[in-house]
Amino acid sequence: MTAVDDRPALEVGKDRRRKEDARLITGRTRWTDNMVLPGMLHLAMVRSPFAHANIQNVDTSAAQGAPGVVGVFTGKDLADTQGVNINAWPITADQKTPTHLPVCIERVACAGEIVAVVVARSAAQARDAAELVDVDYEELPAVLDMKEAIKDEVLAHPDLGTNKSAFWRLDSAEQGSGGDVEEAIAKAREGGIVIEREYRQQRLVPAFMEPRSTVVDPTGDQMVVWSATQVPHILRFAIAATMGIQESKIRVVAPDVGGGFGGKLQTTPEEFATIAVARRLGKPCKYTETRSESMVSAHHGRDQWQKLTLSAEKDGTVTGLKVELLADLGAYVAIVGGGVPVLGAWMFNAIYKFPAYQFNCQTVLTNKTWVDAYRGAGRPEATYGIERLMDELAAEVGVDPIAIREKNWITKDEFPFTTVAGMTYDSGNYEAATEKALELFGYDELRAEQKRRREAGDPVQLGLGVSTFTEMCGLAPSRVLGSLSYGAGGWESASIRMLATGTVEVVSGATPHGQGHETAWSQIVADRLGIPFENVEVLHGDTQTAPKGMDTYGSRSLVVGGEAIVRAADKVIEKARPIAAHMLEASVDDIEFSAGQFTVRGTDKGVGITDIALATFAAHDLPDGVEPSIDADATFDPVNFSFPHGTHLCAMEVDTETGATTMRKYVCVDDIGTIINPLIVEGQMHGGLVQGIAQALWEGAEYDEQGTLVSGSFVDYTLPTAADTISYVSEHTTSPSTTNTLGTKGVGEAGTIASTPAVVNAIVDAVRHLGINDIQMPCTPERVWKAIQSAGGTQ
Ligand code: MCN
Repeated sequence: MTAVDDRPALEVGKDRRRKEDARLITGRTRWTDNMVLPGMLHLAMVRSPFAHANIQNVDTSAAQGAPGVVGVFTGKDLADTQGVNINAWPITADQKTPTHLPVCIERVACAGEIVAVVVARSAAQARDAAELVDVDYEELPAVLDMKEAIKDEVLAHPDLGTNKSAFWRLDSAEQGSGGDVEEAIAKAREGGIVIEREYRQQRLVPAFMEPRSTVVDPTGDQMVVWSATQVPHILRFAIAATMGIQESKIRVVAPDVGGGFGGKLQTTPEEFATIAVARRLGKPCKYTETRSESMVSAHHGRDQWQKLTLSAEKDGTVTGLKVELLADLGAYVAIVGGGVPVLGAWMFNAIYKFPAYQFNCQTVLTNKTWVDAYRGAGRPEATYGIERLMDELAAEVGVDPIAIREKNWITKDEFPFTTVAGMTYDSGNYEAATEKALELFGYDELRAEQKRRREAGDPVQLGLGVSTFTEMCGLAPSRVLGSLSYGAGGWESASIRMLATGTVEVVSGATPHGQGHETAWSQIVADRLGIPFENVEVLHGDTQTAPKGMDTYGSRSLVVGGEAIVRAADKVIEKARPIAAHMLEASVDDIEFSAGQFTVRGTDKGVGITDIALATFAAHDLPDGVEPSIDADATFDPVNFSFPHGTHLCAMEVDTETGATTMRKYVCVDDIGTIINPLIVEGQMHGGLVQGIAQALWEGAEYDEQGTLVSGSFVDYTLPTAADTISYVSEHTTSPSTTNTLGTKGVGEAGTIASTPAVVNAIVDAVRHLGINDIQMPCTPERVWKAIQSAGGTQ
């Protein structure tokens, strides 16, 4: 028996290096594209160059005869077996959802859609032969601009009769959570302040590092699908639901996945097409996209117009907010689809006490790549809108942007606080985060420098940007999801198995693709069960070993999946307790558990949980009626979201003669509750910040008038590298969440959600004295320069 005092130090809060990194960065892992199976065939996709066209004929004869080709399949060939893409979150009962076939049969609705699949002995042969497929297209008028789409003059899907997919509204007066927004605005027009702005959230490409890849082996009793996906469990469900394959006959594996950022939260045409072809041929098949294919055919993010009206009293106290969104879904309603912009309904009001609020969202279909989640999904868009507006209000009132926020935010004594949108924020302390951020940033000194430069007429002006954001993550309470639509649930599952020799297997339904779960989950379990970190093995991403799960997105894995692990660990302890009592010859009521030891209250008698695992394995002397196992499963469905918040401050230098912008300083203080692994959190923050900053400064998916994605490679789509970024200062304050026992809040999207408005606010702040109050993102030097010129230049 282990000595009672031989206890490990606490793991939670330690800067543990990621367990998984050794295999990831030394090439000792197996990415989907590295899979080689006996007799495996390779697929290449023939994709439409047109945004909208009827498919009149597909001549595959030349491709059929090409070297190495085993078969060429059109949509017609696969009609009965290819399934159909799913939309998991229809936002209204009458939402218009076009049928999304993996391989098109009659018509393509955006460039990049698959028209035929070529199968050959090598990937190169398949690609060469794909060039020989001759498709006869009849080009149709395409609608590419969402403001045109809303007019219904040109239809993205003529059979639907309209481009309008769904309209969704939340009104505080109607739902009883606040006053009438129209009244608030009318009153402010008489004697207060009304700020009206229109902001554009440009389209972005998720740009994960590993392109999407799928390998299907149909030869066994159970079909195995390996895919570079964020959602193996949802994929298995979708295959079963739409392809007529029994769910128990499908095993989906997400091996190590090289990033997703929401872009792999999708069941894709490529996955369905590969399955359909592999089953038809009875042979293992692989499809890996090229980067160019990925840019045009993996879903895009953002893409909305925001018409915002904020009303306030003359002193800057907010009285109302009306949001009118127009969101481009692209050619199809994706898996979360229209639900992404709708998440903004609970986020536009942010940390502020608006007495009246209304959110309206119209989603439209166009002939462009479909749109879905991209890091933050719905929340960066909303945060951008409200944080830009608060700066405009500050300018109108003539006070510092920090002061206008202080005047209107929920104070630390008001938690839990139910917002005008009807969401209850459990905890937070905006004062503490802001105070710390201002100090780290040197706010007052930088404001003084700004003043000096302005007075001196310096061509390089300094601007300071602030973003005091919150977000809702930890998707999501199933009941809340259910009350919004008929979509999926939001629970997560975990199992813990104590092995005989003292090590532990943890099975998680969450599916990491870069977030370091194996390390963080090991830290949680090590503390809970009082065993060494190194003795915990985390299994995930395979429906055979981890049969139940809702996967990873929406910064949910820790607050939902981590809590499921805690609950499973607690069950393990409870299962072990009577065995401990039996071994220690004491009553169960007298047994206490701490740091891996069961002890008899008031004595120094104890037994370690690992000794109990061995005794249970042997099962020679267990109490009557106790099963020989201390394994446990738990499924956790959260009662609320988690609400990380923080204050981000950015200093930008703007050369008013050239429009060039340079980031001088970036400080963020985030409150994500209890931190499991500070090193992982730092990485998540930095990665997230770069993505949010990139939206403000560089990235944008642009189409030409024919509907061709002109920013279809990294030559034209400016993805930043480390050389383009500065060193960020990232610190924390802590107000533990009350919705999970660890007190944690998610971090995976915080940096992205918060940073975009901080950067644009800083740029606008640098040139506001020239009469500029907005610059459309990305704020490239050309756009900044043009804004300065249209405002009359620097003189
Ligand atoms: N963590 C922690 N303490 C906290 C909060 C989180 O130690 N208080 C740790 C967690 O244990 C976990 C990591 O931080 O190891 C992220 O946790 P969480 O916030 O729960 O987010 P998820 O694991 O659910 O990851 C999803 C999130 C999203 S939505 C996107 S998009 C995103 C992101 O994670 N995509 C990523 N981070 C990414 N990181 C990488 N490398 N690649 C992606 O594609």
